[in-house]
Amino acid sequence: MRWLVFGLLIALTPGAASGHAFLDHAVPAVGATVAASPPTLQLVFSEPIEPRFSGVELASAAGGPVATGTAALDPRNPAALVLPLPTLMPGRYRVNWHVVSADTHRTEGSYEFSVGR
Ligand SMILES: [Cu+2]
Repeated sequence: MRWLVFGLLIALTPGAASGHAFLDHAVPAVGATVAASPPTLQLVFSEPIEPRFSGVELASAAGGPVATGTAALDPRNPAALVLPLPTLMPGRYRVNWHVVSADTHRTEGSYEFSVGR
């Protein structure tokens, strides 16, 4: 009986099926070219995320990994991750992200931005 009630709660909870966290916007913006190396990347998602099961990796245009700090939840926004960056040389970069939203659904994606020129 307990399991039946639990199943019904899942089935009837509004938004349970639609509560996936997608990238809403980023700073620097998706596809942007910034003049100087930004101190951090901020990724803002469509809903709060679970930082323990979420992460952001940076790669050069050639595909090699770029060492960064560890992505952490933005203390002012539970739907945002902040990734501390080293000084980036001019060039194109790819950001690969994966997050788990509060409803335990996993989503992932990637985008590019450029530094300089
Ligand atoms: Cu979901």
